[in-house]
Amino acid sequence: WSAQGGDIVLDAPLPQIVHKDGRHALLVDGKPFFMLGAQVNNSSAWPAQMPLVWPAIDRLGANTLEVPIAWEQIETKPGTFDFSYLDLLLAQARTHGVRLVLLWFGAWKNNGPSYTPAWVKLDNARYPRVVDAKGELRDSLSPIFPTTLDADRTAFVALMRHIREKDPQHTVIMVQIENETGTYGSARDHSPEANKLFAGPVPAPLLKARGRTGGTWAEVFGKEADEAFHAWYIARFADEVAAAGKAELDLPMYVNVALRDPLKQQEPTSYSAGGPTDNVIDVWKAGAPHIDAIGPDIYFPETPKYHAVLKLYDRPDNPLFVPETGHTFAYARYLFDVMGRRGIGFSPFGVDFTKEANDPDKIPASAWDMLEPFASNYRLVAPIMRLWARQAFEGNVWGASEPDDRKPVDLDLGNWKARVHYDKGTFGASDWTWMKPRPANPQGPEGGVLVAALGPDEYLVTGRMARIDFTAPEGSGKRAILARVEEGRYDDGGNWVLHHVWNGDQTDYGLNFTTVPRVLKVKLGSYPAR
Ligand code: N0T
Repeated sequence: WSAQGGDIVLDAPLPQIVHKDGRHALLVDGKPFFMLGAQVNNSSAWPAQMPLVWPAIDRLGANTLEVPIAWEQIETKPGTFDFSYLDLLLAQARTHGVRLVLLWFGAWKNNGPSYTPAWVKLDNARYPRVVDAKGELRDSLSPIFPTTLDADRTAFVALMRHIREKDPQHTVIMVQIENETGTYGSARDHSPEANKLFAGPVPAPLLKARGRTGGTWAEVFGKEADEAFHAWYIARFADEVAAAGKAELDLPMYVNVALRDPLKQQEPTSYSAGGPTDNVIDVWKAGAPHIDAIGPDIYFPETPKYHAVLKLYDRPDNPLFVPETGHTFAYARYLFDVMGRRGIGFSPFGVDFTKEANDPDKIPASAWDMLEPFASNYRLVAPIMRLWARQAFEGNVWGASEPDDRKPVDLDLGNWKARVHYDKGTFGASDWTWMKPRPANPQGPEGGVLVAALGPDEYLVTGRMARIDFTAPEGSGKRAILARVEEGRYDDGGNWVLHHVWNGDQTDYGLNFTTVPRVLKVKLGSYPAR
């Protein structure tokens, strides 16, 4: 057995997402798993590109790779399927010891049908596009036509059947349905067929979710009616595709989101309307019960926005999963927040050496350098990933990244409190910097901490460019002390192996983490205040 999935277990248990007290876990090989992910660029899923993909994934130390499976690539002619790329991908993923998340680029890819086969995207009569309020067509398929659903679902079922036949060891752990669904430039389809549905009653499951007994879209949703209507039909479409796929192989399935701004109001015509944006999560939950998670694609580097998005998608009815995030320096530290919120995975987008860049202005000169901030965090977390995922499912974990303003962050650990500083030096660093603020990294904030409770007064603590201090709760009459601090590691059997004990200068000024990966087991104690 290996956390990286390197050893093959035939007839391994199916990956699944389980729930307990409003918390969630992704089980891989029967045990909680955190995806230290990476997603390749959109045009990298071709055999000739793979030599440019694997060195980046190996370098990053990802345990999960997200790769598109394009409808146009597997079904060039209706009913004729070609899975040669997928077969190659499965074999190579096993060799490299990573699990796969496959991305079904079907009827929607960033709102449009670009990844549908030519026989779909060139036949608007049979596979109609959305008509906007002015009567003009948008390059986005309408979700209401059975021809479109049938065609997409048929191809997806063939894909899932192939995975069932060729992947008994479950190298594939999860599948994304479509990609960033919704429509840019129109809140819904205004075709005559859609208008007829729109004038009719809101479907029963959605009424129930809204606590209503009847009504039209306009009556129930007011000025949000167009978007709610579009969201419902796209959710139903995605759900039908997922349900049919699960009948072949019951893998966890999720959808990703082209977000709207989490902190200000936006017109639905200014984002991918009808996709699972924060304002219509409930519509999606009612319409798509076979979708296990709704995962935000986070391309906002600012702390307030990033945190707002995490909060919106971390719900008792939704496992937190960030299937895409930016690959520039600022994003690397948000891994600490996703883990602290007991998320199931995190994945920078555009990880390969194909020299594509989704943020060409900001990509550093060397893609190698680009990976390092993510890679060093993955090196820190990978050895404790299984333990962390298990503790997260029990609810006993905390994590926080360095905010843009570098202000301290307080963690409430129950029995104890912790304060995390991101601007303090370590003892013995040049010029006694533990007394003075540590200058900010010119590349931007990078710090973070992770804390997992192992027992009432015992914690696993790790981090990067951060200082953590523990205190007793106010009014407890106690002063906290570090009873014992051990640096070490867990062996393959999950047993703690002590390397050495921290004391003196290593503990008198808080527990300081640098860029060196260190894992601590901290035992807290106290003495009476008086
Ligand atoms: C993401 C990625 C890829 C006015 C961007 C983000 C990926 C897709 N889309 O590199 O295309 O396949 O899921 C869309 C962000 C739109 C911003 C519009 C700003």
